[in-house]
Amino acid sequence: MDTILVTGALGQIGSELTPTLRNRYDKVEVVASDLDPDPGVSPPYEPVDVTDRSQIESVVEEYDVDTVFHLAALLSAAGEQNPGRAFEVNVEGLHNVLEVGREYGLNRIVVPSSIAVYGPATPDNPSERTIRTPTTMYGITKVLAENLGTYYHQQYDLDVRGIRLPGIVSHETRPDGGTTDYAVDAFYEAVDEGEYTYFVREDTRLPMVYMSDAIDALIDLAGADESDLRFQCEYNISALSFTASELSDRIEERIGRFDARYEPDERQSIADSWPSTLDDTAARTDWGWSAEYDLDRVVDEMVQNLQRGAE
Ligand code: NAD
Ligand code: AKB
Repeated sequence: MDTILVTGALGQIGSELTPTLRNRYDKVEVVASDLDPDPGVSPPYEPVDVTDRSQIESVVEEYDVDTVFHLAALLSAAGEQNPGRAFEVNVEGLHNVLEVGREYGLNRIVVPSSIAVYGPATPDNPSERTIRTPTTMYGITKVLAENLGTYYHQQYDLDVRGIRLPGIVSHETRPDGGTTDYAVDAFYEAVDEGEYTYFVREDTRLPMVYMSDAIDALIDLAGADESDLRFQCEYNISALSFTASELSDRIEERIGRFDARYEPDERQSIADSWPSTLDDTAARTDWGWSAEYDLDRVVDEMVQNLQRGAE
């Protein structure tokens, strides 16, 4: 890797992945990109709308990019509000990146997938090839994205890789537009206000992962030996699985008083359509995945960092 392009770099993952890549690989140039023409972040930064192929091409050409971490997307709740735009960004945007990858002979494209590829017909603790019949536009775009990545690998020998991420818990950039956002919002509101109204029921259990584990997973998969990989874009990773009320109890134990209420909205049906745990045997076997953070450690770090930020 000499030059990495990160698309969607201003989002929840990109805002932490970009500096991590820059710190870990000091000889590699990491170009951040997103829609905002002038976000005031550390350079190099270029505005790139992934639905416009020519914008991707000009950055790839200008910086001689050889690797892309493609993060630009609309998440599940935002996708239900604007399914057409979700399709354009998540499918056509990826298609543009893959076409540029083919045209310019890029070495590697890393594309996160999601637990959203699964649907109500999926049994709990699914493995990679367990039935994927999602009921959200986001999930449908993610199944297409996985299949597109595999197709470009088979047809054009383009090295496309990806992980099905669970909900990510983090304290740098507050998530927006997702269903698992409640697992982050609860911390922010607990620290700021001592109370939070979840938009899901208290018994809602979903798989989650702490940001630093998710970033390690993306970087480790990107660096794995191709001959060790059984899948291109479909690797499950598993780390945490807790209900909303279990999270509230842990937060309350940590901060003293936390008034949690539960008023499910339309995101409940999205949450109900996803599995609560994933079988990640393949990622463990093929490229050595394992999570460092359990729920106690996550709660400690989240509360500590948010309290420090609030001072
Ligand atoms: P995010 O919504 O926080 O960030 C996405 C970024 O994409 C935003 O900064 C947005 O401005 C940008 N974007 C939107 N449309 C664009 C376009 N047309 N061109 C360029 N940029 C555009 O999302 P995230 O949480 O950082 O997710 C990154 C990737 O990881 C996505 O593929 C997402 O599906 C996947 N993922 C995230 C989670 C999670 O919990 N955060 C879980 C599973 C999978
Ligand atoms: C969402 O809730 O949409 C994302 C995801 C699990 O893909 N966080």
